[in-house]
Amino acid sequence: MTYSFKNAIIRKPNQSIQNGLSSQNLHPKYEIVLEEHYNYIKVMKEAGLKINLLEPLEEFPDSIFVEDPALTYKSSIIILNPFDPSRNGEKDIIKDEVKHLFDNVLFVEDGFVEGGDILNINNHFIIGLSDRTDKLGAENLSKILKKIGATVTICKTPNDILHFKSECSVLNNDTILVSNKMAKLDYLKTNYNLIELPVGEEGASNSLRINDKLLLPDGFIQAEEILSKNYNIIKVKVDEIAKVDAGLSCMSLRW
Ligand code: CIR
Repeated sequence: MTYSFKNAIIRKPNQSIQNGLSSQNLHPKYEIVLEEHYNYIKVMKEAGLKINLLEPLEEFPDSIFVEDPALTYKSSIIILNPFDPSRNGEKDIIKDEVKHLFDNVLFVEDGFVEGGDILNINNHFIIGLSDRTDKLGAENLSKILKKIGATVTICKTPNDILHFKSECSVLNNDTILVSNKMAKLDYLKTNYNLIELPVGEEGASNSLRINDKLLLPDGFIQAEEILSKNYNIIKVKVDEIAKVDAGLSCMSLRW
């Protein structure tokens, strides 16, 4: 099952997070990020995960977003190739930090691809082309995933969304939580049950299903109302982290 996990890799926050990439030119406060992150770890433990905690990397402002430089699949880790020059070097560091946790370490050598653009639903990977993930990167990743037994579809992330998963997330093996913009994607409409959130609640569409829990960003009243009927929700505050265009999924690698 896509959402059945035992382990997570999480990186402790760095003070330089205040200079992370931000579409709105915002600067999160380190102390508040620390609080949100501390709570995130607590909630991930409550959801049943064993946490592998990595040390902070001051020289990489966005490095707590460990989902972007790597992808896990069964007992493999695939080292990706982040597009932004300020983030590209994260891949070499995380490779050395986590390789002992996996049987197989694989690499996307050519083209760019970031983990935020990859949705794994029931062992089918949807890769969204975006400003961060190009065709070459998506195709090379797709070859690697197929070799290790997965299936893949390459899609397009809507233009003004940073990553494919910024506005969608897995709820169960055939259901995806989507923002209004993501709900318009033909591939998703045709192949999955979509739970569409109202305009204004896009932030809640980056939620995180882990085992029997659904971690939902705090502050989205309608999303909570819609989802609490069928899911065991834990609300998680990520307002400060959201200042650098990030949310729940990007702060961990799960497997
Ligand atoms: C970036 O622009 O790369 C970071 N500020 C945010 C990364 C968010 N990652 C994700 O959603 N997977």
